[in-house]
Amino acid sequence: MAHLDRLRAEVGRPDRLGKSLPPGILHFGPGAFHRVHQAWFVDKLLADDGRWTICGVSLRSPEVRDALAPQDGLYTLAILDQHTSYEVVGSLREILVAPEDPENVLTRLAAPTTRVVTITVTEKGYCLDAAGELDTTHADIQRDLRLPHLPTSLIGYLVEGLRRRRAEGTEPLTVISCDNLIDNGARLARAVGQLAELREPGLAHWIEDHTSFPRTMVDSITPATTDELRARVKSVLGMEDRWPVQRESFVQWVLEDRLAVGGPDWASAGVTLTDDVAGYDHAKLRLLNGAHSSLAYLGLLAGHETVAEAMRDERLCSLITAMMKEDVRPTLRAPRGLDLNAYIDAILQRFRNPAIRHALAQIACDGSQKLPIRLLGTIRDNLEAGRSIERLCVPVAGWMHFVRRQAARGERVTDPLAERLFALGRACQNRSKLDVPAFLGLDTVFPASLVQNATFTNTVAQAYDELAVEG
Ligand code: CS2
Repeated sequence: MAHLDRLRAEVGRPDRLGKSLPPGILHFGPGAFHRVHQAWFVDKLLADDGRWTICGVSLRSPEVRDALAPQDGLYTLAILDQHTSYEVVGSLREILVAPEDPENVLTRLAAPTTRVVTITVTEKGYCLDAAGELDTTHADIQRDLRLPHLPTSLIGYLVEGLRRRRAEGTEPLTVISCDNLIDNGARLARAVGQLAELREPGLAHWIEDHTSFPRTMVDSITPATTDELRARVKSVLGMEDRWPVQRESFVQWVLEDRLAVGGPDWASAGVTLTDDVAGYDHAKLRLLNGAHSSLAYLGLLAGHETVAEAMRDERLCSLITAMMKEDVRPTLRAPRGLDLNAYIDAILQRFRNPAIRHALAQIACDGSQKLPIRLLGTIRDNLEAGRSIERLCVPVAGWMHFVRRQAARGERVTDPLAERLFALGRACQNRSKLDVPAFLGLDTVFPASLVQNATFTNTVAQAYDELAVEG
């Protein structure tokens, strides 16, 4: 905190610091996206209301805590676009590492001063199966059922924390998923209810009556922190920041207007409150994220490293643009006031941002979790409508080749199914006849309705062989 007065005038800083009230917000997963997005919005709230500081909870690693604790949780946000700016964000006041002190996390969850929980644990952190239900065979869920008072998973912590709130008669809580899942609030609520039902009778019903799980859409392109960013921030600040973060200037948070009483005035911080999040989250996940994953696999296969570089590849850019406008857009219902063509053009422009080095390898992670949300739902809808799925199947085949090629190089992809994908990739022959059925056998990725659809399997196979030829 002491260094803030040494900051150069052009560097933004929190309006309000000093001894604050107990954190009103508990956040699971204080990674880069949380810090460029929700924590940035909350920092705006703090100017008028000191209750809304954040206590972060890392469910796995102490790295973020170890980096930020020595700097009082402060960090630099670099906004890289046509104009570059830097600001120090002060809303994240402390970070707990759950495996080190689970009881402290549960105490915070149950505290009357905690009114909001926000979450960015990525798709895999919800322990869901292919149908979007709680995967009760998941190792973490199995452990939570054995040791419910010492949780491991996000769902386990939420259920135990809500159980304690019921026992202590604490005020209702708003639990906000900020992850890229379709209908994230309902999926989270269902998973929590399913585990609560297995814990003790009546708990699920109480949670349903005393907890709000609003649906959200979150958006801002956030490349991982690099040493180059650290060096750049150090030269601007004149001091070291152990873990600065970066994003584009575009930032959007759409929040379902279904919140427990006593929470922050989100709208005053620029959050969009609406009853129509469905239109926003389908559009964003299928258009932006579907195009992102397509660029990632096809761009890497073509030898590109960043999104902006892949967008300069005319053939790839044309495929992605046509896919978004001709194949994805017809599956969407635009929310009130959103022009989908303009939205698509804006996304493509954001992808071209020369100030952002967004690594395709970063987006390529966790494909087994992302494909169903970003591409397979769109394919299913187009099949049902009798529309072409040819372009949409190219990135699906691209993912298969990406897995195959990494395995051939002796490398595992970053994915919850890494071991299974590695073995599958090693057995690939670079021919659809053998390879594609092996991938389609991944039942947590490809639903039976697609695997049994000859149009889908044949179109993927054809795309796979065409990409194989390109090598
Ligand atoms: C990206 C997203 O890494 C990825 O999977 O597609 O993180 C993307 O940058 C954000 O959803 C943009 O809002």
